[in-house]
Amino acid sequence: MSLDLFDLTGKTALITGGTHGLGMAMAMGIGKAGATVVVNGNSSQQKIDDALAQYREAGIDAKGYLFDVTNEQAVKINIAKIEKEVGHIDILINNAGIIKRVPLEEMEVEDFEQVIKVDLVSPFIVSKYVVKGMIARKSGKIINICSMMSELGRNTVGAYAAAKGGLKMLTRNMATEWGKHNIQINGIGPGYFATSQTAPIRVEGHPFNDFIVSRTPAGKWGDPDELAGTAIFLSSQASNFVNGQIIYVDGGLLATIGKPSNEK
Ligand code: GCO
Repeated sequence: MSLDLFDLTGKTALITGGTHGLGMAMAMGIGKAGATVVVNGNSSQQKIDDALAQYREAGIDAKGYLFDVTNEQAVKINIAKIEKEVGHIDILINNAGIIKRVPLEEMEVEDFEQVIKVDLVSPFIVSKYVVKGMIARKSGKIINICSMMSELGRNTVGAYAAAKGGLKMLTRNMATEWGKHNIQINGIGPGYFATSQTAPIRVEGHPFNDFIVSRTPAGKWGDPDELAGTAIFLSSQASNFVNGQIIYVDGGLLATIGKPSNEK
């Protein structure tokens, strides 16, 4: 059994929201495994250019495209542009996402809808336009970035949990409908990682920081680089008979009820 199973040379991967955080960490790993990396961002060309400079420093000649993944017309135009300018998309990682931490009873309806739109509807929109080529070629990999909130609720993240729970089931339905075309669609559920998205709740001494460290058997926040291996696996031929699965990379968090504060 050779390690060629994990070689992504000759493949093109699109990572939405790949300009920072977990998306960038996964894209770096996939690039180092040989894939051509294409990242999307929706905030500014400057942010994309800054990210491309970081990829170049890591020896990865990534390409960047600025478009809003919730806008179907923009997705349609830019997927066609990427496939014309870079090549057909073999691997799609639906990573772009937002979170709004507000108690449900205080949350504005439009804020709830915005979280659903970005975290659940946009993976559907982007996949809809990428899968057309994958079906034609009878080959492809789609990875949806789920969450602990695909399985668990938590105070103040109700919209995000609804979206990520839905994304778990959308992943299973994509596998149901597209598996016959030799397309594998799986999810990655990151535990609690040290990123800008978790920075507000990760401050030393913050009750939530201490809670997560004690609640996670590994006893720490994840390092974004610890996510790359699972992304490479699900992007490679090593996972050709894995479909509709969510792989939780969480330091053991979902495996345990936790422990009393007086237990080590
Ligand atoms: C939160 C965190 C989580 C993590 C991640 C866990 O507020 O609870 O931001 O949502 O980001 O999604 O899997």
